[in-house]
Order: sequence, then C-alpha cells, then structure tokens
Amino acid sequence: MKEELELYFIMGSQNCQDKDPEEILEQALEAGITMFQLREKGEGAATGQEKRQLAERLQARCRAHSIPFIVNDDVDLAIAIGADGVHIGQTDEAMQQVKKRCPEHFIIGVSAQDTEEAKKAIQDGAHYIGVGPIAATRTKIDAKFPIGLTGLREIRKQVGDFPMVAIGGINQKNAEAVRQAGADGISFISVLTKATDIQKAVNELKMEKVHT
Ligand code: 3NM
Repeated sequence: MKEELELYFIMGSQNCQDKDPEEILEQALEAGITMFQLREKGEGAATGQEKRQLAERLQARCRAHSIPFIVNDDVDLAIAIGADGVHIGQTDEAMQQVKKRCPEHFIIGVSAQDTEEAKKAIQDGAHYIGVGPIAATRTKIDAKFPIGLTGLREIRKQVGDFPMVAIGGINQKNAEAVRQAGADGISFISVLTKATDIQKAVNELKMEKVHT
C-alpha cells in the first residue's frame, strides 16, 4: 500500500478548466503517478451517466498502466464499474456499511484531520488514511484550517507505521518536507491540473529528483 501512495494524483473534470481530463490523466500516468482517485465533486462536476462514462474512461487509462483507480465518495459507482477502491471522508457513508458492501479486495481510504479521526479510521478498518490539509489550498472550498508539518508529525507519531498519505496545498516546494514529516506519499490536484508540463511537475514531486 505504501508504494502505491507515493504519488497519488486526484482529479475531477471540475479541476481541469478547458483541458481534457483523460489527456491530463494519461500524461500523469506516463510521468509515473502511482495511484489515481476520481474526485468528481463540487461546482461543474459531472453527475449520473456522464460521471459514470468519465469514470470508465479514466479507469481504462489507469488499467492500461496497472495503476489503482479509486473513486471518491461514490461507493455505488465504485462497485458498479469494478474500481480498485473508494476514498471516503469522516462524514461520508459510515465505514461499516462501506466494508459490508465493497468486495474484499477493495482499497478503502479515509480522510483524517487529526489524531482522533486517524485512529478511528484505522480502528474501523481503513487501508490507508489521507491526512490534511497540510497547507492552504484553493482547490477544496470547504477545506479545514491547515494542520501543517507539525500536525502531520503528530499524527505519524500516533499511528505508528500505518499507511498515510498527505493532502492539501502540496507542491514541488514542500513535497520533500512533507515526506520528511512522516507521510508515506503525497496527494495533489492543482499542481498537475494546472501544470503546463505535467511530466516535469511529476519529476519535481518525485523523491529521487529532490535528493539528487
Ligand atoms: N482534500 P490541491 S484538501 C481534496 O484536507 C482535498 O482533506 C483535502 O488539492 C483535505 O492539491 C484537498 O490542489 C484539495 O491543494 C487538494
């Protein structure tokens, strides 16, 4: 699980402005992302059949690169299309229900903002936790106050070596510090959806690059 969390790209059509989500994802896959989540949510997001068709197109791209395809929040859609997992928030469908409904092999990710939420998610049977926001973000309008590297370190201390990915305001400048603070991986939206050169952006987010 930890390797898959290393470069976790999240996106919905509402994040792509006038660009094609499929094209952005393809470039991100070619550049070396390790996991993908469809987060079709908020103003301008597709719904119903349109959302399902988009999900299937993006899922096919992930399959071609053998990268896990995760659906945010929409358990019905994830099951219907045979996704690799779901990501849910603390307020989304209760974990027990999700566990009951999803196939055994499903990866279940849960968002957590503090130690209490992180511990609850682990107890409930999450396979990884998504912790944030680390820094200020404009991508999620209702994002909470940033927990910073201090908050991230604190959660790491409390969860042992449980798989943990950091989210929110992560970019080329702070990626390494986020890893140093204890994240197994980083997740990001705008740093790729707004990039003019996706390959370059992914390279800069990669650990190896920063260490050379
Ligand atoms: N969840 P960007 S922050 C989807 O704190 C999401 O749980 C967050 O976008 C959380 O990489 C966030 O552009 C937005 O900052 C991340």
